Amino acid sequence: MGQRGGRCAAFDVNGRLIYVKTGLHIFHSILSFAAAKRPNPLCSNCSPPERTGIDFANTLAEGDSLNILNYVYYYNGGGVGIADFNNDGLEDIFFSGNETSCRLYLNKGHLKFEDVTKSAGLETTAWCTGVAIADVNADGWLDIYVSVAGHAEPERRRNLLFVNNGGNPKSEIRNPKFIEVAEVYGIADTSYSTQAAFFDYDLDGDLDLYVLNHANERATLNTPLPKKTHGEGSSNDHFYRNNGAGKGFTDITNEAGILTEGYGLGIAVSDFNGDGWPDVYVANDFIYNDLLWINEERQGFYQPGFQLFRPPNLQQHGL
Ligand SMILES: [Ca+2]
Ligand SMILES: [Ca+2]
Ligand SMILES: [Ca+2]
Ligand SMILES: [Ca+2]
Repeated sequence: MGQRGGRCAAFDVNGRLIYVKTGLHIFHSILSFAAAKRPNPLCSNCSPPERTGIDFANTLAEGDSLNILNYVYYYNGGGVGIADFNNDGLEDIFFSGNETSCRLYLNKGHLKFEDVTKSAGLETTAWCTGVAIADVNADGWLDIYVSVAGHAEPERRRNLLFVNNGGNPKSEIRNPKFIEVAEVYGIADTSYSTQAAFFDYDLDGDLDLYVLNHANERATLNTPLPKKTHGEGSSNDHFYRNNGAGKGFTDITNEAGILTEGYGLGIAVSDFNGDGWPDVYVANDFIYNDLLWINEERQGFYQPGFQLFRPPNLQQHGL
């Protein structure tokens, strides 16, 4: 089941854990835009790695095969997810890496963390972006869905679902163990994915999945890219229905009416029109205006005749 009315956690500038209530069905993840190779720390009050145990750095190599000249979002950074993965009451931290592996740090208390990436089975080689955390298989252990982008080859852009097996119940310290099963669940999306959101769109008790995508297309004054609105766009978002426990997901993007593309960089799920059905707002870059998808009571989504903002927002880089 979703994490209804749960809480998500974050750290304040003094390194203390602060908790934020959320009314959504998921733990929100945060897509950070921290620049790589920054010579100075973002925050001078952050605790040093030798004190906290957190030494993750999203370092970029800027090679010939992948750089800002051939991938427009090269510097967008990775996502961060904060949740209790071993159910010990302490919020742990998962970082996604672009040209470095994702990392999981278990919270040992008193602002000390342990890198358990390898033993947890979370080492990655993909260009990982957004992090979405939810109990996808409703077994009481939080799972991790990682969006993937970056590389030109679609087979290198398969989104990743790490299902949490909960670790050894006989061990005093229950380090979580994950297994990657996105293909099995039918959600190894090969688009350029920015972020994903799990929510129960049809209110049947399981979490469905909206995958926010962008693309890496070239346009010039002589070869402009038209806006595609019939589902044929390479940056079209995707929507998956959860078929129930053990039955995986089905891509119902077309059936759900998600047919207008957009270079998606931000997503929010809420009941925007107050009818009891969760809706989706996505922030898009370039010529693609933001999109508000109103839930048509499990019959799909439609764009309403009104706009939340006037004039319509363009070139949005997040929410
Ligand atoms: Ca924990
Ligand atoms: Ca689970
Ligand atoms: Ca559902
Ligand atoms: Ca609604």
